[in-house]
Amino acid sequence: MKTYRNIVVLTGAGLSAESGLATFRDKDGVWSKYDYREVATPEGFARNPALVHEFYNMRRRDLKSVAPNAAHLALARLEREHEGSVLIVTQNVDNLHEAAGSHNLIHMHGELLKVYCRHCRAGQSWSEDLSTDLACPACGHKGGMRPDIVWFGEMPYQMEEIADALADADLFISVGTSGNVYPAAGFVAEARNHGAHTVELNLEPSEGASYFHETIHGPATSVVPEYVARILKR
Ligand code: BV8
Repeated sequence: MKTYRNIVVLTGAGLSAESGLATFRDKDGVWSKYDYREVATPEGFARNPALVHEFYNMRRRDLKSVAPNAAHLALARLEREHEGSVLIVTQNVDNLHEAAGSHNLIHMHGELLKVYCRHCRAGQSWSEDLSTDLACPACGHKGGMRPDIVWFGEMPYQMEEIADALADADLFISVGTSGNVYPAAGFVAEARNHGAHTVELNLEPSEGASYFHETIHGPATSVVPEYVARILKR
């Protein structure tokens, strides 16, 4: 049985769905209620910062009433028990991977519980509401505080570290993502080109399903613990 050394796991909104957080492109998803151009772009924020603050304030408040699910916990177990390296690259901006005990984690699209000042760039952890008239705790400027979220058209975080990890991976697992958003949606091809075995664990085939060597469909809380158990048994 092949054993793997370096595992990279890409996660998306489908991983947190069973914790009660809405996905983006499913029926009744976030983008069926909001126009992403108004709430998840720098232009939208410039046009109507109060609307964008309300959009993220609502999602930040939601974090107070959700918990990690069996899939988050299985990925934390994989990091603890796998002999080689396990890196989670998440598109999610919730804190459920941390709450489940994962440490080796990159939030490529930012985090709901972080904000920064557009004037001095100072970042803060932030769990309450944000508003336009809030003064930056670091520089005192008003009106510059924004969610530390990567909006459309903005550079995702830690792209170099991610590229290095994809080059070294011999197993790439994608969990709960529709494969619509780049550059994340291109990671499976990058990993595959470097010789990794690629696996999709998702409720249904994603846009990129044909790129994967293996696709296992079902809810994350059943397919992820099962797959992790398979890897750890090797
Ligand atoms: C970039 C904010 C350059 C955070 C998000 C024109 C102008 C500028 C850029 C572009 C352009 N045209 C295209 C682009 C690129 C653009 C892009 O990809 N657009 C798409 C829509 C075509 N990308 C960007 O702009 C990115 N930046 O390109 O900068 C660059 C590029 C490379 C290097 C340097 C610079 C920035 C992208 C990040 C944007 N921010 N959101 C927030 O508010 O949350 S994206 C948004 O979609 C979320 O972050 C989310 O993480 C992400 C991906 O969505 P998914 O996680 O996949 O969720 P989705 O609902 O789609 O799917 C859920 C899946 O789960 C489904 O498959 C479902 O079946 C499954 N599921 C459901 N339930 C379960 C389940 N699976 C298992 N179990 C279940 N129970």
